[in-house]
Amino acid sequence: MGQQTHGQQPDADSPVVVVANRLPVDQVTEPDGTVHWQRSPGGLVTALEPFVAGRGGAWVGWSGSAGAAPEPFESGGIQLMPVELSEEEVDGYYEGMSNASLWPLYHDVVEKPEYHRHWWDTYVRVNHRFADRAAEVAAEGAIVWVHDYQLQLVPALLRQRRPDLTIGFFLHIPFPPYELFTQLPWRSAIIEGLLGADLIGFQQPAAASNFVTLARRLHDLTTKGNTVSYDGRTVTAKAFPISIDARAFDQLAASPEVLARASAIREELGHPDKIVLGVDRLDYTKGIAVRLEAFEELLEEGQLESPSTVLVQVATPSRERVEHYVTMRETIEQQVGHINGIYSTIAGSAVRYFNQSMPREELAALYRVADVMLVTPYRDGMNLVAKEYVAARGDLRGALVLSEFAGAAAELRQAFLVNPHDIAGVKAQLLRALRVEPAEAARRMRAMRRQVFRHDLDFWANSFFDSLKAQV
Ligand code: GDG
Repeated sequence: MGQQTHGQQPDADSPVVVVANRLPVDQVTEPDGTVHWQRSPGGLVTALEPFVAGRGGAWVGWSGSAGAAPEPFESGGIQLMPVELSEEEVDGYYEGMSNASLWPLYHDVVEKPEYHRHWWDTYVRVNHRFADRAAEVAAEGAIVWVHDYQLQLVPALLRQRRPDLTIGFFLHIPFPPYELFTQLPWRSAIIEGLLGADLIGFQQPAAASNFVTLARRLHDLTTKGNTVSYDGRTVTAKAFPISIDARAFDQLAASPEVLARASAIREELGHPDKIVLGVDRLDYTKGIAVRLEAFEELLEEGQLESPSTVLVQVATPSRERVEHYVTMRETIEQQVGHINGIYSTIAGSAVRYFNQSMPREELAALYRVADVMLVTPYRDGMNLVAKEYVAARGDLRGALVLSEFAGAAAELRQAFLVNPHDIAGVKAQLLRALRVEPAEAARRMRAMRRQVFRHDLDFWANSFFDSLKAQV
């Protein structure tokens, strides 16, 4: 790992097992048909690797393909334990219960969650399987770190099998208040599942306190501050806001190749005065329609002009078999088509829309060339795109428009904050961001960069491990 910014090096004598929906590798098929595994892109794997690699560490997860799982294998000093999922389990556990029930419920029901008993049954079965694999692979007294909403039953199932383990859990998405959470027909099972952990990490303090309230009101448990007494143990619920490898992103965005690509992008877009950028997984929580609407109204009112101002929207394909995602994609594509039909010129379109995944270098170049970054989720656990934009702007230029409902807003206070439900407010803040004086832009960016560099991904991983070790 890069520099340790907090705490100590991982404890040499406690092996670590990570349990996550996905393994940290992707299967790659070469043109000649040979198949091999490649480490997944993304900071989380890099941040956790030093805690797991060597020392008998392991990672339990799904390979991403339905059907028989590959045999356990080693990659980068980590023992990988693939968990098998059948087609029917991918439908019920992953696309159903995880992404069509829990995901919308935990994001303030921005879409209506669907609850089906057969999805739940599959979720339970698959959580048992993950717990079995983790119990098999974890050494005596190991630390196990379970991740995210797909695996909320694993902490308790694992504790039943292996009371010797220290168990941590981290939820990457928001955790809803009592009034929403209690919709869930299986609410008690989820709370009991999580209570199997010694430490439950959330993105925000409010999410941690939602959990403690639920444990008290729903289960009549004794709570004190951010702790719950349960089964003779003390379970702590606490916020650990996730971050990015800021130094690596800064270096990438300042590399000669990326800077050259950033200039080329401006040229290829026809040298617009202003480039506005959105980068999101194509997900209904991300508020992509809001920014299109704000942009369209500003064009209509003549407050912005096309093609001198252009909106580039990268909407990476995601969960394409879940119904809400199919309809949302159609809506957004209609909206883009409508705006472009009216405001594009022969020289270029008003909105450049990409429903494709871009290489990291291309994203870095886009961040570097964007005058305004628009991040407008209705609800988001953190939102790493906002932090990546800040890390990419070592030139202290550019302005960030950020939703108050993204976890990142608690840290990036110098962004142009918006309520994504208030279109007039989004329009006003977008105009302010487009017109900000360079000195003010630099002042805001400098403050946000300080925050992101001091609280980077290493800081996050170290804080969590330090708290987990202090717990036992
Ligand atoms: C969940 C929570 C929380 C996007 N398009 C491309 C691409 N990306 C990368 C971004 C960023 C990541 O994907 C997206 O992270 P976010 O945090 O914005 O959002 P979620 O995927 O919803 O993540 C979220 C996060 O977990 C971590 O805890 O922050 O709140 O919802 O890194 O750069 N990367 C590449 N090509 C793309 O086209 N290479």
